[in-house]
Amino acid sequence: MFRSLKDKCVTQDSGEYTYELCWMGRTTQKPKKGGSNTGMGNFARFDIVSVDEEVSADGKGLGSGERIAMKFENGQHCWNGPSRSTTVILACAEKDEIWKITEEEKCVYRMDVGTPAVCGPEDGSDQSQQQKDEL
Ligand code: MAN
Repeated sequence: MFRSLKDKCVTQDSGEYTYELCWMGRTTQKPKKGGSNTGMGNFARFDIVSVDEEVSADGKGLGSGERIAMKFENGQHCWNGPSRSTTVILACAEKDEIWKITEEEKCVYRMDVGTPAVCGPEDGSDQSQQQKDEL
């Protein structure tokens, strides 16, 4: 599943920046008004995180429970802070899309991302559709 994502990137505008996620590669913050890009971390490992979030009517959102996450570490050093890092939390969706980007602490970023790569393989069911059906 993740093999198919290798070398692909997905971007999303948020605030003053365009954010880019290159699967198995790196996360990057690109200022819309110009200036140099900032590395937000290089892919380090997978992780499991517990989330409790909304799922909107169009199926976008992490929902509740355990989700696969990707940790990106050792990004550009943050002045008076750590090296930048990003936790990318995944949920099933029809296409690759960054739903939300937050800076949870200074230079510690989180991206909520939809991708078919984490949709249930057994029955081909769409996790977010199931969550909507339960409402
Ligand atoms: C830049 C961005 C911000 C970050 C600050 C830290 O402005 O990378 O996200 O908080 O640097 O100085």
